[in-house]
Amino acid sequence: MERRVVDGRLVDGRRPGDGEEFAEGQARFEETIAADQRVEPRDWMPEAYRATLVRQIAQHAHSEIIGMQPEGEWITRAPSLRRKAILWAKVQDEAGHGLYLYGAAETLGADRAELTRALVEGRQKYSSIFNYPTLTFADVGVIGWLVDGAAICNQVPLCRTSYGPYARAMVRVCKEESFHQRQGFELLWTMMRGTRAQRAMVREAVDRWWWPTLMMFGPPDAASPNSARSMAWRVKRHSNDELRQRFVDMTVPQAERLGVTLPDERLRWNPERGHYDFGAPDFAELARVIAGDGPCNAERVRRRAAAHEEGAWVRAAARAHAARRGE
Ligand code: BYC
Repeated sequence: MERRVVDGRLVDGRRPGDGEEFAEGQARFEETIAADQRVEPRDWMPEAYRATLVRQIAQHAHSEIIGMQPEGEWITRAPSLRRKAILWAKVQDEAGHGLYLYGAAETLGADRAELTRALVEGRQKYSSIFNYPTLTFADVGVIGWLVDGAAICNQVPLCRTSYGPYARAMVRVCKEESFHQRQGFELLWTMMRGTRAQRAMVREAVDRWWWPTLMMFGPPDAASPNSARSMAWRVKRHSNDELRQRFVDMTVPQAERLGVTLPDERLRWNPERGHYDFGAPDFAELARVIAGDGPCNAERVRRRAAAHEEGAWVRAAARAHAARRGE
């Protein structure tokens, strides 16, 4: 019998107790991946594939929910009713994205209450980018333009990720992210055509957010422990560095149009590569922020935990309502 490595273990196509069913499931799973088709919740899948997806989807969901905080802080301070309405709608979209993603994690057998516990107890991660403060209203525009721009680069390929419910959730998320990115650009465009003080505010915000945005794509490929397996399973379709490059190539012409200088002296077009060369982000800073030592980590998690506790009565009321309807 053929012996090969599955889930990091040497196996002979059988698992005690599962017999032929296991080998059949395994073969079907591998065929589905090789044919670039979607794995669905009812299908057999290796436990490590399931665990990888729960890890990534939960982190992604947590990022959307924690990501409501930095911009949410500006809803009451937005400079006009129009800006307030736009920002309010955007932050609500992010709540929706979190909900689709928690729903996708549930199709893998994850329990949503447990995922929230894992987040507030620091057992699961969320994107490093949301641990930086929003100091001025220009940050709202820069988050839309750069952070949502980076999110689009990362998430458009996830519309073709191998797990069906995650891929389908991403289609709607990406449509909304495109709108978010445009609103950020439009806000900055307006400010760049405003007063000298507004232009200075935009430039200062771009300087602060540029490098943390590049870090969103994760560690460099050589230091990315999950990439090889996630790419073999087509959970990830491109490496961290490929997507970082794609983002830089997409953003530089937009910065030129906007009239802002990106804070990287090494940034220049390389005609031989057909891409922009750029400097390396401070990956030691990324590691510190991921480990919990960023400027706002403690505050973000504390507020998330408080919001969850304050919402206990809503969950209790929903459960009582469902029980009365016999659901
Ligand atoms: N921040 O082996 P690697 C949004 C972790 S929300 C924190 O390369 P992988 C928005 C990584 O998890 C968009 N942690 O991992 C919302 C791993 O740790 P574990 C959020 C990071 O999974 C509101 C370890 O480092 N997007 O756009 O192959 C308002 C080693 O990394 C980060 C997603 O979640 C980071 N930046 O690749 C506005 C996209 N980078 O789990 C906007 C979905 C790495 O082994 N996720 N880590 O303990 C992904 O595409 C991938 O998970 C990543 C990382 C590219 C992020």
